[in-house]
Amino acid sequence: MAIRQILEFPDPRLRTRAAAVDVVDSRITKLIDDMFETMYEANGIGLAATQVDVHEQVIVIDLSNNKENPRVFINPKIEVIDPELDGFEEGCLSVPGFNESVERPKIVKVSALDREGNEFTETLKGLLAICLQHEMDHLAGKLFVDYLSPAKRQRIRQRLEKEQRRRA
Ligand code: GNR
Ligand code: NI
Repeated sequence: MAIRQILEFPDPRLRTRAAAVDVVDSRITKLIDDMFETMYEANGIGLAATQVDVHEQVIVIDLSNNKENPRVFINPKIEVIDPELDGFEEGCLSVPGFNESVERPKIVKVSALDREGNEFTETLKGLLAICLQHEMDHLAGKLFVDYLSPAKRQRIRQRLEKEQRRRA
């Protein structure tokens, strides 16, 4: 297993659309293991492959406190079940240090492949529904800052670019 580097806004690679996985082979299970290790080390609750510069449709999520509920979604497709929007303060490992409210549908039904390559369908609500939608946005090249006003997004961009120059 290995910790992979997480791309940060405004890195243009975060705008790449991920391709569907065609076979869940050892290359994909290795990616999944690395994504969990990277997510846990960063204290995140979810991670999309896009964030580690792999442009394939793979998502990992664990909302538990003790790494006890790892979930994998490969090639996810969602259907909105309850279109009522709910606002939630979101954060993102690719936008470190910023939290802003984003409105999303409250209940979604997801169909995806698990880490064995088997298809499953599940109805999600609460934080799991929010997190899955946030991760699916990453696979489409979208970030939570895209829902904010241009002024807010620009302010976040400038602060992160300054921090990235400082580190370089
Ligand atoms: O760790 C994370 N927390 C979080 C909080 C509210 C809504 C979404 C998230 S996902 C985020 C990890 C991340 O950046 N995933 O892409
Ligand atoms: Ni994110």
